[in-house]
Amino acid sequence: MLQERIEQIMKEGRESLATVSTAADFEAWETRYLGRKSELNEILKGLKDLSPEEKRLIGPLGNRVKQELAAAFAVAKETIFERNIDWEAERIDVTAPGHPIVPCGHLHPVTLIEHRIQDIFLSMGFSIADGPEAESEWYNFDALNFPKDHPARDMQDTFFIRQEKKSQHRFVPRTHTSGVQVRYMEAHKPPFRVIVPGRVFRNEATDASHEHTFHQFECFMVAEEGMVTVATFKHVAETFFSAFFNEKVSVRLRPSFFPFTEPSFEFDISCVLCGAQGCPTCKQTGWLEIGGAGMINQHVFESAGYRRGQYQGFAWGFGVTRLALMKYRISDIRLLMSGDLRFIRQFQQ
Ligand code: FA5
Repeated sequence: MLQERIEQIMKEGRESLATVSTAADFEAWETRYLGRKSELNEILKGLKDLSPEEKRLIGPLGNRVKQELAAAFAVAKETIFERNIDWEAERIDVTAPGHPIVPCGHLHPVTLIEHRIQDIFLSMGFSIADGPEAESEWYNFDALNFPKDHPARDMQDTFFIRQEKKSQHRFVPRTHTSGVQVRYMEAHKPPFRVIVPGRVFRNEATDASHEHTFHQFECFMVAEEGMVTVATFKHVAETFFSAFFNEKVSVRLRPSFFPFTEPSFEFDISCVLCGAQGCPTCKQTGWLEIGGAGMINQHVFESAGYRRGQYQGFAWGFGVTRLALMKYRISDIRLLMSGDLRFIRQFQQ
């Protein structure tokens, strides 16, 4: 009789546990089947009044059922929380874009342009070189064949760095990237083709197209006498600018003067804003001024320790900042270094 009742309690307990869904039902179930005053507990408490044979039968059975119900309860307790979850509401869309918690910075438009230029030149087999921004007068001027006290030095509107101790060479915030030509030549033997991205500084009255601090790119290619010519330069320049602007760009050369090149040129590219038809930016000429260039002066090779006449090469330098103005159609160069985040954030990618 008691044995059947215990087995009945076990069956009922298991069945009702499967339907429990709220915390209150759950508590009630525990009181009813495992509580101090539960029927099962009452039976176990009454063991002492049973005959020895019944004790031997009912005792172990009652305890086993109690343990099994307690174990089933523990498992149900773990899963009851899950049973109550609204899975639809809790669904996580792992493909949804995240919320930016920490504001993230981004590259400056001039840096973006620098990276683009480097990518193109690297694809053309050029190496990238670097030089110091505080440059000795030797590399910035003397080695490049600027005669001492010659008005040519005024072309660069130089700042000078105040030096506590008198030293052999004064230092200047470099006025152009051309000094790295000599530094590179001292450490390498031709043939080579190199670009030098860099920040330069000039004591300049600023306006919409002139900054005191701006970025240049130097590009030079040197090999044995006769291997690199003006035609090589024109081809490299046209290939580069066509890749940069994603359209066919022509280059034209005009005679000019730089102490470190002979012959020297100013070079223009066909206006990419109006398709060389004439517009306010190109002053209706169809051409845009881009930079200076020429065949490297043999004096420069001598400054680097090369023998005169052994090598030949071209060099050119252009303003990255001005290229950024053209690429992004910015009307005033001063916006780029203004630190105005409203302007800069437009270039977030
Ligand atoms: C030079 O700096 C020469 N070192 C270039 C060169 C290299 C010639 C190799 C021959 C061989 P220039 O002073 O013209 O040249 O400057 C070159 C370019 O820098 C200019 O064409 C222009 O694009 C840019 N630039 C010059 N001054 C400024 C300025 N104040 N603000 C912004 N860009 C400028």
